[in-house]
Amino acid sequence: MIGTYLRILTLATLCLSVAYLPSNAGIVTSLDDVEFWVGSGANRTALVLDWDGEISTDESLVWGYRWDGAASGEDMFRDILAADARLFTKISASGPTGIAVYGLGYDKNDDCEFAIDDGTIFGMDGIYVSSPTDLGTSVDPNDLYTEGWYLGFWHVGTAATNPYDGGSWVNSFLGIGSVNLANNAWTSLAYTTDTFSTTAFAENPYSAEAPGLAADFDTDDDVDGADFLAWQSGFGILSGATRSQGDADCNGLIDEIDQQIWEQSFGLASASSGLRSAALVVPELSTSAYALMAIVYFFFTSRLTLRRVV
Ligand SMILES: [Ca+2]
Ligand SMILES: [Ca+2]
Ligand SMILES: [Ca+2]
Ligand SMILES: [Ca+2]
Repeated sequence: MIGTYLRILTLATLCLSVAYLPSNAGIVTSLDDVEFWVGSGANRTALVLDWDGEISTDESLVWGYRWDGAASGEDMFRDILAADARLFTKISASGPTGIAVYGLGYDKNDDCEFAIDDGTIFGMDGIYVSSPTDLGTSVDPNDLYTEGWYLGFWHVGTAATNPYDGGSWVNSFLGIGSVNLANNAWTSLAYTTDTFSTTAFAENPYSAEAPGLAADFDTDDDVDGADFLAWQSGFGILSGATRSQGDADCNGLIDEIDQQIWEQSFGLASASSGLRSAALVVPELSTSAYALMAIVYFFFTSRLTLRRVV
């Protein structure tokens, strides 16, 4: 039982140390507004994706990227793809100037369900290497997907300083692989059906939502014992699992990895839930509730151990 008590202590520590999460990704007016950061290092830059570069009223999405030394736009692009399970792309194989981006998709409703109508099977990093392609669409109408090469394209732009506060976008002329990242610079990918456009740039930027509530299986804007029970019910599903069944990492199966994500985010709450902070909310659970959760957890992790052995 010592292990169980250590687990309780770990959970209690998590309750007291977790960060307060915003409910919705907010408007971006500077790098300081970006909520989803990838990489580490002294330099900062941003990638902005705009699924309709011909209108300014739709929202574009922003990811931040940190690095040291030299890095290309393609380095940033691939690292962000790998870090955000909601993001998908069709790209060319690498050429002399790096990759061409043919298609970009985003699981906008964050239900772990993303597909396009040509049956493309994306890799675990969200990438599919393709020949030039046009007209693919998202199967889920609530997600984002646009692709093109002959009938439209993802135009690459760069800005040396914040384009939403005095800086200016300029045409990159080449693909994202040719972009050399610079501290405080920005990179835009904006889809346009004007295949000769050099002026389509990302507008109306909002931050991509940072991961954190991936284990909120019952979608009530927190990660708590109810979410654990949802995972427990779904445990063992080997394919086609949904987030509501306990698939935190959106890989279609429900296993210990999803439980670990739940554990790491236990106690998180979003502002929209009406909970002021995880540190205030979770300790309000009674001692008996903690004990019950710990008992359930102990027996179930024991069961997991047995499954591994046999
Ligand atoms: Ca737009
Ligand atoms: Ca979806
Ligand atoms: Ca929840
Ligand atoms: Ca999973």
